[in-house]
Amino acid sequence: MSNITNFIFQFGQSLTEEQKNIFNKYGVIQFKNFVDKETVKDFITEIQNVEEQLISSGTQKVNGIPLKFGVNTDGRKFIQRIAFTSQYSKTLSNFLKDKRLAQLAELLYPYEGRIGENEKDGLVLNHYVNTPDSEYKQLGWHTDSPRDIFLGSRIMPMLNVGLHLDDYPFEKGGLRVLAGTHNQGLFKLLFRKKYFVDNDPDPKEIGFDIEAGDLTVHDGRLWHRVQRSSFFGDESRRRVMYIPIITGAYKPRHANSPTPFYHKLALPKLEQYRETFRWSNLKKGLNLSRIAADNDVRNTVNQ
Ligand SMILES: O=C(O)CCC(=O)C(=O)O
Ligand SMILES: [Fe+2]
Repeated sequence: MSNITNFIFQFGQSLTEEQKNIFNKYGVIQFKNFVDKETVKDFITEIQNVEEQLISSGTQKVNGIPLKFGVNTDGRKFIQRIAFTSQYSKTLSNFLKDKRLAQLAELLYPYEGRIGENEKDGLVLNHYVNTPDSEYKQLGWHTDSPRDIFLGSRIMPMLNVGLHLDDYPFEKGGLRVLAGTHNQGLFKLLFRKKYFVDNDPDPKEIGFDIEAGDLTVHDGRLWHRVQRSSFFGDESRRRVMYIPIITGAYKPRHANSPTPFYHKLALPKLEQYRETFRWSNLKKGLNLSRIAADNDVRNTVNQ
């Protein structure tokens, strides 16, 4: 276990060759103070407004993506995962138009990437607290790619760009990654670890010393997890917004979009199919609807 201090940069006018090389090799990179502390405060206020609006209107899903509710440290209901957050906030929507974010798409070269404001899950807010009633204290090992397979597409390169809104030094918990695993074959991508059920630290994992305002970028094929905080209650609070930078055909979601399988299906059930998956199927793209039909429909990413 170690932290990633060797790969921390400031974002200048544009990406440097060194930054691109580091990202290509490790599949992850960190930029310090991508936004200043005032902006972090503004974003937190915006998120609180969005959350109030969604709770008071009784919203359960945004564009077919379920909100994830929990009980906050003050005993009140709150939302621990919001999809398409920018749809409810001009400030956040404007942030997605920041030219520096668009430049990060160069990390996908030779593919052409775009900010997925209205695609996949859009701008996602993750809000973790370590309390008995929290639905979201940690997140088991996974890559972000099988979602493509569940949607019936081939895995396309993508970036997940995290804007961190709370200080999270390495010792406290937070994001852990297996650097370099974005270049693995498809078999390892699916089966290196048990999706979402495996929370065990890996001897080769690396973590981050995060300050509010820092940005991390990871390749969607990289194995990663979120380590539960070593603190409890308010001290454990971790808010991070994820921006997808994606490639491939434009597939916007809208109010009537259906809920995708990966939000319903017990992903750990992938394990049962470990032996039966065949390379020929994997290459064509899997039809997992049969598996979904076989299983209880429940939300899987709760840990
Ligand atoms: O909270 C994080 O930093 C990671 C979240 C994540 O990996 C996910 O939502 O897919
Ligand atoms: Fe992820």
